Amino acid sequence: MSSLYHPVPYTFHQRPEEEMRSRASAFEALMDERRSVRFFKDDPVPRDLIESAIRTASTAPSGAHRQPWTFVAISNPAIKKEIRIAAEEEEYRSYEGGRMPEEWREALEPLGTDWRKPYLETVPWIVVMFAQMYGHHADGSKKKHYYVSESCGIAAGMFIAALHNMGLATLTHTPSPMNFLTRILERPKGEKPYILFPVGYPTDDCVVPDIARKPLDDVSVFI
Ligand code: IYR
Repeated sequence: MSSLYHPVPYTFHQRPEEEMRSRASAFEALMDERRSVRFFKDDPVPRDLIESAIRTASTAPSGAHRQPWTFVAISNPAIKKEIRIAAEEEEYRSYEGGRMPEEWREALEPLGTDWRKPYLETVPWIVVMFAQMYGHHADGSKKKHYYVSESCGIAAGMFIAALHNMGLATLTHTPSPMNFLTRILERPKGEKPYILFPVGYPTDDCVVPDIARKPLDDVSVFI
């Protein structure tokens, strides 16, 4: 066994099945209320709530426990405006400039999206999650990261769940290409923009696409 392996006891409290069922159904119902939101109020959201969601996301498992993510939380209106302008430029090229194949545009029709992203300026926070393709040793040399996209995907999911649980709405926005975020947010070369999350409260007249979740039988096989 490696000399770096020094495990510590893990205190796990096993729950009675009845309690497991009631917690499971309460959490399932809570998560089923979550929707991706594209209409946000400009009401402020306290920074400590965003910090908590980031800490929760950061509890995600990751390849070799490298925790290969950086969350950049932006409340500065000038930076949000810059992000909106750059994102809309890219999205305009995608939607109107022929960069998005017809089949993709058709797939997006039920979602009612277009190149306009006004919420990027209205929201109190934009949180951009960056994936660290590699890290750094104390001497500055590159440190290998493993399963970066899987690790970041899990952390992103936990971030979304944390926000929803505390009563905030978000959207997994991936303007494509996203490299303008590296430039605007002055991130190092080894970090790739992964997902942009506008975070805030839905407007009172917020609408969402009329879509349904696949039933259990369509998303699972028990053998
Ligand atoms: N990034 C674009 C297009 C888009 C792509 C997918 I896949 C979506 O599920 C939704 C939108 C946009 O944000 O409009």
